[in-house]
Amino acid sequence: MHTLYYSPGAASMVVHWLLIELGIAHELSLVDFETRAQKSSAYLALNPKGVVPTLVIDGQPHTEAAALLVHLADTHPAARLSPPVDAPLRLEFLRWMFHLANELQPLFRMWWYPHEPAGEGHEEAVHGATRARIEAEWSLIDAHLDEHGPYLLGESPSVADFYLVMLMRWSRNMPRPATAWPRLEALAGRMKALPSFRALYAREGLAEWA
Ligand SMILES: N[C@@H](CCC(=O)N[C@@H](CS)C(=O)NCC(=O)O)C(=O)O
Repeated sequence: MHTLYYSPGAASMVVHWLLIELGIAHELSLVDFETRAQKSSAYLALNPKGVVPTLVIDGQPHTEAAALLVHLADTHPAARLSPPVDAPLRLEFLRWMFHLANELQPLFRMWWYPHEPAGEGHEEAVHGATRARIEAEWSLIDAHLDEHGPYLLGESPSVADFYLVMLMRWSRNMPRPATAWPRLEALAGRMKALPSFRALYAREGLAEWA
C-alpha cells in the first residue's frame, strides 16, 4: 500500500496525479500547511525537510517529487510513461526530468518563498529576477515543443509532461502564465483532458486552472 502525504496543489499534486493515472492503490494523508503540520515532529520524522510530497511505500517514506515520478513510471511499464533504460529516448527523458527538477521547480520555490535566497526585505528584487527566469524557461520549452513536440519526448506523453503541467499550473497567477506560450498551452490542454486530471481536481478540491 502507498500513502501520499500531500497538500492540495503543491508538489505532491503530480505524484497524486500519477497514482490515479496508473491505478495504484493508495491512501491520502493531508499535511495542513495552515497549521504548519509540515514542520511537526511527527512529519519531520518522515520528511526531514518538512515539505511535501512524501510517499510511504510498504512502510518506508520516500521523498522528492521527480524521483517518485520516475520510480512510479518505471515500475508500471505497461503505461509507457517512461522509456526503458536501454531505449534511445531514455537519456532525453532523464534530461527533461532533471531539467524540470533542477532548473524550473527551484525558481517557483524562489517565487513563493522569496526571503529564502536573499533574506527578508529583498522579496521584490527576487520576484523580478525570478519572473524573468521562469519566462525564459517557458520560451525554451515552447521552442523545444515546436521543433520536437507535441510532447517533451515527441509523439507520446511521458511522466515529464505530467510534471511540466504541474509546474505550468503554478504560474497561473503570474503576470505572464505559461499558457501564454502556444505549444505549452496546447500541451496543457491535452493533459488536462485526461480523466485522471479531473479525478485529481475532485480529490484535492481544486478549482483554479481547471
Ligand atoms: N524538491 C522537493 C521540493 C518540495 C517542496 O518545496 N514542497 C513545497 C510545496 S510545493 C512545500 O512542502 N512547502 C512547505 C514548506 O516549505 O514549508 C520536491 O520536489 O519534492
